Amino acid sequence: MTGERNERVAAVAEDLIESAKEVLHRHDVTHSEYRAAWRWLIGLADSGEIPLFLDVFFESTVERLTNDRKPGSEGAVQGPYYKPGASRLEPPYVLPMRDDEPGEPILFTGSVTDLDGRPLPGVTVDWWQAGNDGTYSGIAEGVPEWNLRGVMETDAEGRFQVRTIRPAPYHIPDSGPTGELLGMMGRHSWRPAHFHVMLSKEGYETLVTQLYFEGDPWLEKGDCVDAVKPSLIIDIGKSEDEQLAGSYGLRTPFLTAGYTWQLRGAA
Ligand code: MBD
Ligand code: FE
Repeated sequence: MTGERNERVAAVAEDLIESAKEVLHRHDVTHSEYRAAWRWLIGLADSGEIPLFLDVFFESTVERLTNDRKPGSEGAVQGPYYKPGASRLEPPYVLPMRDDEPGEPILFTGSVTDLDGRPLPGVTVDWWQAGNDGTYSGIAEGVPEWNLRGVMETDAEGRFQVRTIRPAPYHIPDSGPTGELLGMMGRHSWRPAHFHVMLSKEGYETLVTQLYFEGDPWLEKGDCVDAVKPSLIIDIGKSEDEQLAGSYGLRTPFLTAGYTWQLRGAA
């Protein structure tokens, strides 16, 4: 006997292996093709892209299975680039960024409520995003370690406001095994521009989700991760509010966006 039998693992692993064997039969896969795939997989492991590969191809399916048809705001894939431990910011919130951070500044206003629409104060808002140059800190070379990552909290009205920059459409690394596979499949490696957020509060289910922007061409042409849901697409507006601009160090007019999330109670 090796390990202890786990019924769930046995059921899923057996089916997964059977499905793979069916595919080998269906396509008459040769031994040299098998070795080429074998080398590709080893290259995938060596490149450190296993998290990227798994999240690109499989996370959206699992996320939908977990969250669909449940009340409250919709979730979205976490993706491979979340890093726990970002700094807690102090209001007025400004995400950590470089002095010459590329991209247009945007003031985002978030609200969090329960399923009855009652405001939820004290919700932890963990926010991460790529820059306007399509890079994530901690992943891309040459970006300050916690750039565009921060932890905030909703106020007594269940609100928070943060100054950040509008991200650009993003493509996953093209030069590694994941991009190589997408290329060989004739698929592109683009995602629409997005914010990532994780909302958590004691007594409520943690919500991991994303927001996308109306008018982004990749919403039409397709997300390589297939994670977009219509309820997560927001409009970008403009504000002339001098007072608000002043408190966030912005010049008018500035871009605005917002969203209200509804959290469901913990099971
Ligand atoms: C990303 O930025 C991302 O959000 C996901 C889900 C997968 C790859 C890169
Ligand atoms: Fe992302």
